Amino acid sequence: KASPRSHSYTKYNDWNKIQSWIASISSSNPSLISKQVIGNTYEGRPMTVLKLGKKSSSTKPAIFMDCGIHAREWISPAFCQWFVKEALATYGSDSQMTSLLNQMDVFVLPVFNIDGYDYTHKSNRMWRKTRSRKSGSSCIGTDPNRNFNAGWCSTGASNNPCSDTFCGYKPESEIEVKNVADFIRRNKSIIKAYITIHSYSQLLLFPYSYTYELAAHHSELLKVAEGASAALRSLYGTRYTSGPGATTIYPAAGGSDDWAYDLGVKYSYTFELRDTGRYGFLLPESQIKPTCEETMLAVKYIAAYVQKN
Ligand code: ING
Ligand code: ZN
Repeated sequence: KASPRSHSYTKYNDWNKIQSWIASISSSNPSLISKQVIGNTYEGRPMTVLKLGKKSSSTKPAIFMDCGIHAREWISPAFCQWFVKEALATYGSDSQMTSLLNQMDVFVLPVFNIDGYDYTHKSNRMWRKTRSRKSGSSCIGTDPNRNFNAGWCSTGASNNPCSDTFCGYKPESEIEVKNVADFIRRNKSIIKAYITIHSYSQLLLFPYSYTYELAAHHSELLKVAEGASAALRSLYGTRYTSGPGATTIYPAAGGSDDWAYDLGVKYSYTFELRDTGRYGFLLPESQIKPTCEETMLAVKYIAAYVQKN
């Protein structure tokens, strides 16, 4: 098994590498990190959530972050790996990270759609969906970000199993979606923020995507998103647009951020990382470091806000 020492954070690691990294990073830092399997994927791979945070005798509020809902968005799992590394490396020296991990726990799911991610490394780089099969169709996979129970399949999704935005046969038909939804439901009383990382377009989205109605906390969500975007831009000048999904990108039902918000997780955000289309999903490895560095500032901004509210 590779140790975190030999792990490269500036390459697009395949699932084997990420799995070894999950095992070694959690066992090498037992005072700040622990892991738990929340279930297996359709093809039987373990979905492991890393919990970052200083151990405490009382229950701490938490933030949940996932990466890799969509298989081809490779910069996303790269960011979750970067975030975990940075959290461990800067705890004790960076006052914001120290205070965050003293007061809160951060749950990180490094790859949500592991089967799809593996498939993009082995067979089809542009695969988006899960890899589940169902009798009655020869087409494979459901869009996990159309499979959550939030206005399910009412807009911006397809009921055709061959479509890239297939919403599935019912909400949470995908075991990966059910595993994450169950975990968040189980920890609903402590989870204060939900952050999901996608690419590309350089957007910071928040609810709603399934309706044009504004979220009850629209102005606060917008204010926090604009603060986070400004923090992100301060490093390399990368411009992000913030707003509700429906008007900022497109109407789409069944997304994880809308579902988490309606469950009661007020600070619910979808990042669309670099770029705006020059490379798109094929973002060069040379951009992993700057993309992750700037995104750290935005995620830390949101976390600091959540921590004090
Ligand atoms: N974009 C998201 C998608 O699933 C989105 C946009 C966000 C839709 C939130 C619904 C809810 O289509 C990418 N690039 O995946
Ligand atoms: Zn996506």
